[in-house]
Amino acid sequence: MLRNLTRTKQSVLRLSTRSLATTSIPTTQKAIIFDKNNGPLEYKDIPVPKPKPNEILINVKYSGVCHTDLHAWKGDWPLPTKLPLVGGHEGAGVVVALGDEVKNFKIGDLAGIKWLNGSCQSCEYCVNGFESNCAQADLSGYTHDGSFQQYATADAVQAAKIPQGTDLAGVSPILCAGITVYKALKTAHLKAGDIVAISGAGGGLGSLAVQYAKAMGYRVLAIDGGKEKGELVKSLGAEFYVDYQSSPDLIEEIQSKTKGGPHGVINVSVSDKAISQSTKFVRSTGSVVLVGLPPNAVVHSDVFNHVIKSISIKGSYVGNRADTREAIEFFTRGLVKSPIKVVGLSELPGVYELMEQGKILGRYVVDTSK
Ligand code: 8ID
Ligand code: ZN
Repeated sequence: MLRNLTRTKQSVLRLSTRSLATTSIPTTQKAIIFDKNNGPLEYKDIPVPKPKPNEILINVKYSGVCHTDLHAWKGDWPLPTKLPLVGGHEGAGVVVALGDEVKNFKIGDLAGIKWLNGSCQSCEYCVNGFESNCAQADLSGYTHDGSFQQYATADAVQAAKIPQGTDLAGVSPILCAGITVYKALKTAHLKAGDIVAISGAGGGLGSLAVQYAKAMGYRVLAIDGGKEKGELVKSLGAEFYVDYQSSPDLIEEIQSKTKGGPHGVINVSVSDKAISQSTKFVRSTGSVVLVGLPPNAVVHSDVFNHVIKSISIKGSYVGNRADTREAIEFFTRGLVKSPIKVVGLSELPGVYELMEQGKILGRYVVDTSK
């Protein structure tokens, strides 16, 4: 029904940026926007944003739907969102306008909207390549309107460079899920041949984590619930699958399959129970990496176990610009594929429902033209 709504008006806006003499940009566009957390997700016409001098304007073609977008809409994290808000932070599209200060993009380039839309570039964290930890971090689909709209702005320094010819629907989940799991795997400090457990392996982050882990030379034990998720992760290269919904003793099963526990664990589930369990089944001297962000979660690690097994627990938060470039290169080289299902932008509320119920296999991607 919503698909049949009339197309965006093509009235032309002339912005005062140097690039626009050659580009026609509509004044309004379709977006999914909400006024309050948990409030109605409205599919409607809103104005096309104007890029600031440091920004590019991207005509977003596709956007992945991350579980973080659901957290943002619900407002269940201890960090307020801007309101009203256009969510989305896995947007892939074409550069259609450049702010006056932009030097690193040109019209027609392919570019990506990432979670980190912009940062100060001069604090201790930014200069050391930890720009996601910048106190002034501006977040797409959270503090800055994101990619669930046809035109979105991004700081040119942080926007992802996507090579010409790249499949834009397929690359979109790499822009958060891919970068994040690639960085998390680096954070686990594993070596080729080590076993890494991916907890939440059948979801958006997990299905990419399985593939990055394989491409990086690790053996993968995947954990998720149900037969279909088991089939998916095995098709992506997992050597073992443990079903948390039916395993009689998850810790025992993992330790026996891996002969003593995995060397690292990447926690991408949205379950605090699963996170605490991972401190028990990880191998001695192994690393537990925290990525998934269940609301109000606390990780419980038995101190005796923690010390005697000499394990480490580390947080990992998206990735920096180098991680972005590298993660995209794994995709463009064909080493990881995005297990996606494409639906219209107007269908986003239904995607959130499926996600809430844990029924999504891989990633849903929205096509902003529908
Ligand atoms: O930078 C970061 N740290 C970062 C970046 C991006 C996303 C963190 N995240 C966070 C999201 O905000 C979210 O909290 O990572 C989490 C996972 O995001 P996602 O992959 O986009 O979610 P999903 O597609 O819903 O997948 C979650 C999977 O976890 C499984 C589900 O079945 C689903 O496949 N799962 C659950 I829920 N409970 C489980 C359990 N007990 C479980 N798998 C194993 N054991
Ligand atoms: Zn995300």
